Amino acid sequence: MAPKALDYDSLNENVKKVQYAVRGELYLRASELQKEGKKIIFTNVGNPHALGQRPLTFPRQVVALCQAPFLLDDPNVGLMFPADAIAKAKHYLSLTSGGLGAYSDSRGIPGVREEVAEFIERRDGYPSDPELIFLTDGASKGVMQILNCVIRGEGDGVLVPVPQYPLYSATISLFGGSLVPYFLEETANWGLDIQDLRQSVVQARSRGITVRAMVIINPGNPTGQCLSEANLREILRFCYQENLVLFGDEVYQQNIYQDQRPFVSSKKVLMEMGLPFSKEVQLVSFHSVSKGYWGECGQRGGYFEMTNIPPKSVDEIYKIASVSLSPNVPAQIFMGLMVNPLKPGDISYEQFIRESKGIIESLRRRARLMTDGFNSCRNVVCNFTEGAMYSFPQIRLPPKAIEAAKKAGKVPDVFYCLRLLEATGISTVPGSGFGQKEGVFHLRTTILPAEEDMPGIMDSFKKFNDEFMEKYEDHRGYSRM
Ligand code: DCS
Repeated sequence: MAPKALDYDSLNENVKKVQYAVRGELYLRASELQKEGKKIIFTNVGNPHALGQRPLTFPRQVVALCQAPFLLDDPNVGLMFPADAIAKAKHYLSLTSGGLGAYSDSRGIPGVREEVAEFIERRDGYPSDPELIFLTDGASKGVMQILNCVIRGEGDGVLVPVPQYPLYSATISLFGGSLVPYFLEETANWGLDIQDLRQSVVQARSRGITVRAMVIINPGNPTGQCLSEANLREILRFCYQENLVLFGDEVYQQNIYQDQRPFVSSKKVLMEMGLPFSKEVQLVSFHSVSKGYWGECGQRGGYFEMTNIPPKSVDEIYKIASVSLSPNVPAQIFMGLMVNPLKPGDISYEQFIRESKGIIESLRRRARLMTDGFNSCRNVVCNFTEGAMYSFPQIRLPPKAIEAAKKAGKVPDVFYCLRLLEATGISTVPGSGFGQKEGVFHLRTTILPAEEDMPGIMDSFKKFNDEFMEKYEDHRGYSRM
């Protein structure tokens, strides 16, 4: 009989090509070990609530009331909910067409898109048009929608940083495009060199690829760097010269752990550059409720803002969004609350600030604890996590460890991470899942485990690592930096 469409051999080859290490071999093994009763510390996904981060009270109160509007009619509602949460819930319900159970416009609720536009204006000091903002089910869906519009076939290339968050490599594979890598420089704190970027484009063109877009992740995942304004200007000028649309993945814009390089948006820098750049460079910026001190990953809320995209293309993007009918409506409320937070004088303001500051300040301390912890280990070097949620230490593997990995049929960093998992229960993602230079090895952990658990986790990492190195070191040299 002829193969059926969903038989493995007849599946779309692009689906089979997709790789997504964040939930790959290490995660699967960790889940197995957990089922066997071993205590696992899941640091493979930037999923703060799964590691004990508590939700902010006010937004949950508002969404709870929106989900259960009959509570608003209860005479005792004021005993359970503060007046500002009640007022906000009524406000958001009035923006919907039938509450949270009704589809919204496929671009999202107009009133929430206005709140997003006002947020962007306040943040950047330049106008933002709600008609060019689409709400999405997490930033992931927005990235996928836009990549889908850009990639016409394997001749179309997208510049992606290496290391990168594998949403990009996976989606480019899925849509049958070509990933054009550009390397971030570890010894320059994961900075980006425009000459290298240019070289990547030249090489791709010599292979017949039309490079159409460039991705930046700022702050970086997995690398944790914050791009300077000067660097962003160079990138935008490069996009102008090479006629590339820029994807600014800015989901970690609230996660900043140093003061020298605050977050600056691509949109702001583009507007500051003036003509011709500000009117010519096409930019799509992404944001999410999954990160920052919100960490509301499970709610699946995001948006993208389009700059310099012609109206007819925006209409096509709208049409495609319409095929999915509506982004998740409760998540749109979270987005509204995130971009239009409480103000001084509001009843719940003090509590909101206490909770949100507490989370960010603790993350800042955890970023330091992790970096210092890794740097105290044998054959491990680690740049400081300036932003985002990850630490990405380089593990300098001795040749004997690399040989042992080969014998076991594993990529060397997968081998190391599996050993780490078995010995300590710490579930990480090998650097190979994000891309790295040939012969250089890393792992990624989140900085999200509870602060009080962090010293214990770093001690157990150090103990494992130093014993591993002791076992395999023979002083002939290491994988290189
Ligand atoms: N962009 C980047 C750079 C991300 O790291 C993530 C999630 C997303 C987009 C998508 O987020 P949402 O769809 O939830 O808005 N980061 C994953 C990661 O590396 N660990 O956890 C999730």
